[in-house]
Amino acid sequence: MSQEQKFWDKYSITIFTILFVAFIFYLVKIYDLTEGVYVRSAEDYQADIIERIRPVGQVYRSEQEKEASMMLEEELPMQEPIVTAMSNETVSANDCSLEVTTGDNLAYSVSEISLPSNCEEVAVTFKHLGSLPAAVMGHNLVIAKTADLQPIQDDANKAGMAGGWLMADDARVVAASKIIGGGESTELIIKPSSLSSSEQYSFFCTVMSHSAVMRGPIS
Ligand SMILES: [Cu+2]
Repeated sequence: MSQEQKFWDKYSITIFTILFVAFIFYLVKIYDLTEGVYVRSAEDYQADIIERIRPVGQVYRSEQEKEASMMLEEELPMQEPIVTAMSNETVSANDCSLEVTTGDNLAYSVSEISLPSNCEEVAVTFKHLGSLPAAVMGHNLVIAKTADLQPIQDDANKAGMAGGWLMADDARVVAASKIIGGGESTELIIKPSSLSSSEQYSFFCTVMSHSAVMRGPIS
């Protein structure tokens, strides 16, 4: 009897047993991996496909994502348009800030400002896009009751350029920016809570009686 035959006599059963067990493991593993692919019924497939079919233009979202986005939509405050520009464009004040520009003419870039009540503070960036200096074509942005506009302007005219076109410590002024010239920019903070809902407010420029034409309502 050769060495080889002795080996097989001794270990053949053990080797075949190991191979058989390994083969069973392999089958079980393959079954696990392919269960969802080969064992699902045609009805299951059909239901899945119908679930994914949506009218054109709608994006498919899984139920989980839908729930998450619904929660998100509930948490986020409504984004109200804050500025109605003369071009009829609306600027969304989603971060409680907005921009108003002016230039070498007697006009603001917006005809109306609307302040969202859900903002504690609204930061207005006021920019002069022209090239004339402040002494020639300066503008400011003043917020006050519409009824106080003319009295404020009258006192501003008395203060004149030396007084910065506003009476010192004018209590009627809700907020006022500094005067800017071409290429300059400044910021004005408005607190919507400081405006009474029963009053009408306006924004205007007090430089050299510009408020005659540089004015608009706040809503
Ligand atoms: Cu002005």
